[in-house]
Parts: sequence; C-alpha cells; structure tokens
Amino acid sequence: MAIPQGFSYLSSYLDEERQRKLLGAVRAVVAHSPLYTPAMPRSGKPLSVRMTNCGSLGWLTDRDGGYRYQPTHPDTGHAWAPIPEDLMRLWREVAGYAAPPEACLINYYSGTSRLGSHKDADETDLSAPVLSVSLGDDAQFHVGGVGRTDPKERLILRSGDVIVLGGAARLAYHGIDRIYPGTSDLLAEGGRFNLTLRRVNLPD
Ligand code: MD3
Ligand code: FE
Repeated sequence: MAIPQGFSYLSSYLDEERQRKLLGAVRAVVAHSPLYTPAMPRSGKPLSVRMTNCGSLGWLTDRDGGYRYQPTHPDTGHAWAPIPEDLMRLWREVAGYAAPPEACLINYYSGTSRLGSHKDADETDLSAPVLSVSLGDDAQFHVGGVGRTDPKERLILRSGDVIVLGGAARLAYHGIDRIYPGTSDLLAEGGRFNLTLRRVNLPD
C-alpha cells in the first residue's frame, strides 16, 4: 500500500540534546496548563490519551462542546502558554509554510493508551501541514488514505522522530495502535509525548 503523497518521515531528526531541551519546554507548558482527560462528543467516553496545548489556540474535545479550538484551558480557564521557541524554530526548519503555527497539541500516552483512527479536519487552513514530534517510548502508528477503509501502512515512531503531513497526507486517516513501554529513557515516568504543530486559521 502507498503512503499518501505529502507524508514526510524524518527519522531521528532530533538528537538527544534537542529532545531533552524540548522535553524541558513541554514540562514547563504542562506546569502552566495541566494534562486533562478529553472526552468524546455526546457520549462523554474518555480518551485514554491525556492532552494539553500551547499556542494562541488549543484543540480539545469534551462531551458538551465536541471537537474545537479555543484560546483557553477547559479546566483552568487560563490562556494557553506560548509555543516554545524551539518548536517555532523546528516549524521554520521543516514545515515549508510561511505563516507560523497557532496551536500545539500535546498528547501524553501511558503504556496502555491508544488513539483510534481519525482525521484532523477541524482547521480552516487545510493547506498548511501538520508537524508531529515524538518524545519517549516507541509507538506503533498507522496511516491510511482519505477514506476510512483505505489500506493502512504501519510504522514505529521513536523518540526524536519528526513527521510532516502535507498535501494528500494532511487529510489521511491515522492513529496510534499501541505504545511499547520501557523502550526509551527520556521520560522518567515512562510513556510518550506527541506534539503536533498546527496552523488553524488562514494567514491574512
Ligand atoms: C497524519 N497524533 O494529535 S502524530 C493527533 O502520535 C494525532 O499522538 C498522533 O494523530 C500521535 O491528531 C499521531 C502523526 C500525525 C499527526 C497528524 C496527522 C499524523 C497525521 C494529520 C494528518 C495525517
Ligand atoms: Fe491526528
């Protein structure tokens, strides 16, 4: 099966020093905006991944409001912290898109978390790529096509890997099947952070 056009996998893009620096920045964001447990629209079924954000907008989901971007944390009501400069630099290095990201969704996976197949389409600017950074334990990732039942390709995402999702890949179904606990020493508590940088609104 073919990985969609516009899927760019930068294996081991971040060396260990850069991963540690980025992790420090993630810790500071989480101290300001704690990880919360998102819930599915309507059913309220909790996701097994915990989430927070940084940037002028953050993506979230809860039972009553559904999927959306908003400028404040759902529990604290505070504005999200700014996107750390190291992540803004990474976007300029690899995104190939002039306007800066507005949102950085931070997902935290424990050893038993997964993320079901979905596509990311809540953004107005779908011509901008999504940029993904993996930190911590290995994860089995799948990516398919623009249809839910299109054939899927699986690969292992490791700490320091970066993916750029542009072009047709931007609207492809994807998800995380499982985490491989104990495969990275980066996080003392184990598990995995995934950061996704997103442009939400069309640039002026
Ligand atoms: C392919 N995150 O936050 S990152 C998400 O590892 C999300 O936490 C996963 O899916 C994670 O929405 C996968 C890789 C990724 C991110 C966005 C994509 C792949 C994508 C958007 C379109 C196609
Ligand atoms: Fe996604």
